[in-house]
Amino acid sequence: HAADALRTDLMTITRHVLNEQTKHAESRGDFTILLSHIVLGCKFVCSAVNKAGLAKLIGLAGETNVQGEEQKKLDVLSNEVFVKALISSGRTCILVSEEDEEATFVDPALRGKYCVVFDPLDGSSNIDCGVSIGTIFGIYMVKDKNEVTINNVLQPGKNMLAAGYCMYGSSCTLVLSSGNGVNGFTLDPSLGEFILTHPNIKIPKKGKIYSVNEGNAKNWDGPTAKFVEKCKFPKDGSSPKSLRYIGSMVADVHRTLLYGGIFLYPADKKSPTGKLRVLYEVFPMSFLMEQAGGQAFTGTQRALDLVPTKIHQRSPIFLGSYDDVEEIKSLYAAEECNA
Ligand code: P6P
Repeated sequence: HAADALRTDLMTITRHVLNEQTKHAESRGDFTILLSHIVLGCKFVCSAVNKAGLAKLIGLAGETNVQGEEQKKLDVLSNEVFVKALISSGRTCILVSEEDEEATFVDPALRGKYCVVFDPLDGSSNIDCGVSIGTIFGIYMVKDKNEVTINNVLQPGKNMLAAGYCMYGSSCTLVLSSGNGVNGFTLDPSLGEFILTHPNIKIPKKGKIYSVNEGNAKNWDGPTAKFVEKCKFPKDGSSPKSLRYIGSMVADVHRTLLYGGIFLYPADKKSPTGKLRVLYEVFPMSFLMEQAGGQAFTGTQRALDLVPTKIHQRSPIFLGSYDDVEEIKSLYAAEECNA
């Protein structure tokens, strides 16, 4: 009967969020409505990404397709879909997207109490070769709905109410936390529903994988170089770690979350503040890692404590298994002491 129960008691993402939200007496369903619009955006992007190769959606913006229509690159299209879905939810007041230089301030008539920061299609340079890509998002409560300024989103990551990503790969997987642990949902295309497939994800305390772009090795600072050296030539007689680097953050983070290990995008001489963006890459992934029992560090502080001053600001990031991040933290602390 267990199998039957599974088949008939489908835990969809909407049901799961509603269950969680009913624990908050004051919740009037606004978060669930907001989330349902994010989920709609993910379903659209999933479908567009899967068709991209056929529909020539991967063409460069400005070219025309066989019907002579203006072609949009997938990331431009995805951004438009998410912006429109979020505004039409009537639950947002400020949007920050990787694709838009300026923040979007929602018209007062449609304004809600949430600020959403997102990368609509992270890793989009990998589309043409079929590597998994994804949408990354974070949700803040606006500080003052009437005095809506950019300061409303320049909040430390620890203020996020929820964060998640949707990975468009062999299957479409949405991983989400609203502060009570991490859950993974897989899109069942026949139902058009995200079904709970990875309840209460916990990252292994220590991993056997490190994930970094070794091509930047000549630019690394001391602690990062020392850490990677230890991964490859451990002094304690343990076996070396494996290197896995996909170059698409959502894919590298998803593997780290499920298998354990550490993902690093350090600062280096070429990019002194690292490459990844604080609001819509570093914060959401750090939020998820902490909720799954791991941790996230910038080289100087806990990632979620960082207070951003610009919406597209970058930061170095080391995130993953608790013990692995602890190791690199001690190497940076030692460097601090010797400085
Ligand atoms: P590099 C993709 O372009 C991206 O923004 C992230 O998804 C990914 O983790 C990173 O950049 C890869 O950067 O410099 O290693 O190619």
